[in-house]
Parts: sequence; C-alpha cells; structure tokens
Amino acid sequence: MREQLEKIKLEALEEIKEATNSQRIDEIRVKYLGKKGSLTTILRGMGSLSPEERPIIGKLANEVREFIEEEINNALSNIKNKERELKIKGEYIDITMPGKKVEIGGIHPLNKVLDEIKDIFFGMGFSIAEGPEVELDYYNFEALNVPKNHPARDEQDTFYISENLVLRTQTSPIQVRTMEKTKPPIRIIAPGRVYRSDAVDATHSPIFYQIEGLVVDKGITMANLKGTLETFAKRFFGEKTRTKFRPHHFPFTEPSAEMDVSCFVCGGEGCRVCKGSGWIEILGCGMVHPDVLTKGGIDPEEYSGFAFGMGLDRIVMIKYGIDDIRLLYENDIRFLKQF
Ligand code: 2NM
Repeated sequence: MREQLEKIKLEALEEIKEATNSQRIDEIRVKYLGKKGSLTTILRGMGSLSPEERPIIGKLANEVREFIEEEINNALSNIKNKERELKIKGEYIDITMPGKKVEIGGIHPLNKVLDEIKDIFFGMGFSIAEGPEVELDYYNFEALNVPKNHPARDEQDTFYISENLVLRTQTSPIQVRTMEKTKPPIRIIAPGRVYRSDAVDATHSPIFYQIEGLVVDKGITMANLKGTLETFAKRFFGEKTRTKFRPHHFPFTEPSAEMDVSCFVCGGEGCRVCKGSGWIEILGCGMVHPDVLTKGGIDPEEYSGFAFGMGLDRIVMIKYGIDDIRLLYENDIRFLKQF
C-alpha cells in the first residue's frame, strides 16, 4: 500500500505539472481526490490492514492527500494568474493613441445671409410666411397674372408634376395664399427653395433660393416701396449704399422696377465686382397688380401694396465673391468652413 501511495503521489505530481488550464486541474482533482478518486479508493481499503500498520499508512495517506491538494492549489493559482494576464492583454486599450478627429462644419452661407436678411426685415415689422414647394399651377401662375401663353410657363423652365401641379418657380404663390387667408395690413417675407428646369452651369442651378416680400395696406405707394428697399440695402450692404430703380416689367406688378445698389466694393467707381459699372442689380419689385390683389381676395379700390423678389444665391455670391453657384450645393467642408 505504501508503494501504491507513493505511485499515486508521483503520478498526480506529473499530471499537475503538465496541466495548462484550470479545467484540466479540476479533472485531476476529481481523478485523485474525488469520491471515486484513486486516493479515496485506497483509504477505503484500509480496513484490511493490521492494527499496527493502519495508523502508519493512514498518516502517509493523509500526507499524500495534503501534498496533492497543495500542488493542485499552487498549480491552479499559477494557471489562474496566467489566464487573467492573457485576458487583460486581449482587452488592452492604448489610452495614448490620438482620438478620431470629428470635422465640424460651419453655418451654410445661404443660411447665414438668409438670417441677416430676415433680421433686417423683422426690424421693419415683417414676419415670415411659408408655403408648399409642390404648388398648384393656379397659385404659381394663374393668380399671378401669368397668362397661359407666357414664356415663363414653357416646359423648358418649369418642372410639371401633372397638368395642374408644378414645382414652384418662385415664392410668390406663398404671397397669394397669404392674401387669401389674411386681412390687411400684411407685411411678410416669403423665403424658400424654388425650381427651374435650367442646365447647371456657373450661374444656373435647377434648385435655388428666393426671398420675396409683400406689403398690403391702405394707402401704400411707391414711396413705401422705395423707403423699405433702400433701408434694406443700406442695412445689408452698408450705410453708404445708394440705390437706383430702373423701370422693368413683371406680369404681377404695375409699375415694376429693378433695384441696383452702388457697388459695396468700389463705392460706385467701377471695379471687377460691378463689372466697371459701379452698380449691382439685386432685386425686382413693383406695385402689386390690381388683378393679383383681386385674385388674393383683396379689394384694389380699398387697398394697395408693393412686392419684391430677390435671388438669395445671387446675393450670397455677390457678398462673398463666389463665382460658381455649384459651390453652394456641393457641401464641400473645405468651402463651408470659410463662413
Ligand atoms: C419679384 C418682382 C416683383 C412679387 C409679386 C408678388 C405678389 F404675389 F404679391 F404678386 N410676390 N412677389 C414680385 C414682384 C416678385 O421677383 C423678382
């Protein structure tokens, strides 16, 4: 029995040394020390020993058990340490690594200039009106005095969705809708996206932005129009800015005009920005045609009004010296960062 015990001790030691994971150690524990383990089996057989031998073998068996237990515990703690080290290595995060750079854009120049223009008109008591981009032919043309055979109706310029529906080509339909549902006095600006079937080049985009304005009240005259638009020009381009109104024609206003501002770069001397003329054209305007007032449900005998419209893209391009409208729609962060 003594030899058997020595043999078990050596065998167990060998197996423990070779074990490389904690699961294997558990198996070894069961194999030698478990209920059906080899050491337990030997201890059970001690009944057949002589009374003299029994304490000696018993003592030896206990020593072997303690020895195996200790070896197992040592090996297990070594293995556990190694396993933990491996796990930590796998989860290692290099906190000295530089972070990912998040690119932050700027306010789009169209929005920046729109905000400035809105603030100027808010200061004169205007509020904002909005309307649908998919618009009835009636509001886009008919109610604005654009007759059926007018060139602006040509399919080359207008995106037709159906016989009666178009993508609005201007924001004036908003003004007609406002007249329909509001009793004068009316003082609104209508900013928004508009669509025209143009080929894209440096100065044309099929999608662009307009700001139109409308004032309707009793006794509104051309003097109100000039005063309002001159004030706008001075606040936007600088107090030294002069304005000039040239006669023009629009179907929805009578009389109609275009407004030029003195060049904010050269002050009127003539330069590259104003192409030598000293003036820059910035908007169209006029007294709202009596027929348009009537279609908006307003009596032209009682009320009169003026209206104006400008291209936001054009104003942005003039203000920042941008020579290609496409830059406004490409959203290249290197461009947008500059505003
Ligand atoms: C322009 C020029 C002149 C205009 C007219 C109206 C309405 F609805 F009141 F008749 N809204 N906008 C207008 C007038 C627009 O854009 C160049």
